[in-house]
Amino acid sequence: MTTTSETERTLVLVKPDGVARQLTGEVLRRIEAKGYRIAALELRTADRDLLAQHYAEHQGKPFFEPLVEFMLSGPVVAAVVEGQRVIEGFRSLAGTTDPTVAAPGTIRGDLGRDWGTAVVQNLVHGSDSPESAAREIGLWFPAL
Ligand code: IDP
Repeated sequence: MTTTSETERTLVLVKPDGVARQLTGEVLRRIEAKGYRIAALELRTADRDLLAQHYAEHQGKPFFEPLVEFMLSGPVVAAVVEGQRVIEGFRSLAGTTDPTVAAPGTIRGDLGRDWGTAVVQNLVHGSDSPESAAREIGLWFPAL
């Protein structure tokens, strides 16, 4: 464990499945209850260009197109969340990618499951490194 006093920021998305299932409040509640601060928050419909940049590392993978289509299927809630070690902290709150086996107690583990779709619908996104967080916050909140 590497502790640090430096405040970090991460990009959190409540994906279209989370918004459609009216779980935005539940996700934000868990973030705030953990002690993180919501520094920016917006309900918005993404466009293909933004998503292609956001998911650039997955271009060429079989689930890339279904992933983009899914993310275009409805509004998302984008948030910048702040706190010490929030990048790993939020990923711990979210749970592992596959909601069927994500640990109970996590957002994905408690609230998600496999719905038989081409792309894994797992309610939330959280940046996976300081570099990704800076890049993703720049894409979603260019004014910050
Ligand atoms: P993460 O969101 O847990 O960081 P990533 O590997 O960055 O996971 O993948 C981005 C998103 O793409 C996942 O959250 C999930 O929605 C979807 N995804 C990832 N791997 C697969 C797969 O093997 N099949 C279908 N969808 C996937």
